[in-house]
Amino acid sequence: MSRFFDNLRRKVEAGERIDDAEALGLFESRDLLAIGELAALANRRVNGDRVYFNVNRHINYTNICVNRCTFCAFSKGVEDDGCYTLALGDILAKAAEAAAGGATELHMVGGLHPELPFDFYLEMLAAIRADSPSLHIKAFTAVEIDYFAKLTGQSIERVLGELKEAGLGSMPGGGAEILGARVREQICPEKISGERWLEVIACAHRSGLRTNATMLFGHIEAAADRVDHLHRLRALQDETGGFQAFIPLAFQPDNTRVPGATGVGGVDALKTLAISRLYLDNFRHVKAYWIMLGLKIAQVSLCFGVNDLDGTVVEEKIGHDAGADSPQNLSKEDLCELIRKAGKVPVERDTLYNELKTY
Ligand code: V47
Ligand code: SF4
Repeated sequence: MSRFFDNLRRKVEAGERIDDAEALGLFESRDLLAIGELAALANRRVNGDRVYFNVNRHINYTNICVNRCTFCAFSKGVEDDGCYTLALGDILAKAAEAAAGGATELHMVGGLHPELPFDFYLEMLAAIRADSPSLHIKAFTAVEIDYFAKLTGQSIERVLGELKEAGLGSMPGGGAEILGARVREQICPEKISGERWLEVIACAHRSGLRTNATMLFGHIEAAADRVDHLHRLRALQDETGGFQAFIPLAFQPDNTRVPGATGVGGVDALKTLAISRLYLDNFRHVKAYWIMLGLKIAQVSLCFGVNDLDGTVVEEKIGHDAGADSPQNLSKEDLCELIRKAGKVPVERDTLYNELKTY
């Protein structure tokens, strides 16, 4: 093996950090198996053969959004065909159905609606908590939290405080896209800046909320933009320790307005997941979101440093509106089978990674 990989192996074995130039070198390398082997080693050191999944349900309460990110096929304007906002009764019915089916988590995000008041979200949380108290509510991206702060004229701290009080348990990692300004200006010019995303997340961590982090990859970004994104996340995690999982989201190009984008190939997906594992030494969990990756790549990624397969999901709009060809729904048995057939041990977790059952 080359000196480059020998040196990286020595670092992984010694628990030393890889630097930005090395991460870039990995993105430029064609040796997918060498990268995967190192990432598998790094993962095995912290997670052994155990692979997590959870039983969850996604609810997207509205697709109406004042931002029109070019990569998003989900969002609509208030006048557009196909726009919707779920009534509270429908949301509660979906939540109750999830709880009855053994779900432990609701994952709830939506567009930035121009008319819904902040109270809508507070009432939604409180009503779910009253109706289905067994569900952990993981909801709202940092982008939505910033929007609520602008809507109400309140600080981020205050908005988070009120949401927590109403029943918010943790936050997902969406809205990060690529944090660097050059890419953001092209694919989501109206969205909050990368710096603001990090500020809101830091505030959530300080207020005791755990969050995830994502990276949308495979559109117009260069490898250096990915490394810069990972760099900023690792630095914030050093400060707060509040991130649970990192989730690289493979871009789905259908019905979007990203010129020339063709979607993410299997090699790039596996490489990106593996490099994330190697670079983000302070993130315990790297999640393969099978909705965007497809089941086969998500399964193979378990041998490339990934230790989490997300959940049962049930109903998914963001990836499927953009052409994702995965199913929308997996059973617990499907997830266990995928994990077992990769030679790993399936472990059902709750949102905060407490282990519920080993299969
Ligand atoms: O923020 C939008 C992305 C995100 C597309 O934290 C797209 O556990 C691919 O964040 N192709 C929402 N991706 C999804 C998300 C998520 C999913 C699963 C688990 C967790 C978690 C978080 O989806 C958005 C955006 O980055 N997205 N359009 C698209 N065409
Ligand atoms: Fe709106 Fe989020 Fe879609 Fe951007 S990614 S248009 S903020 S729903």
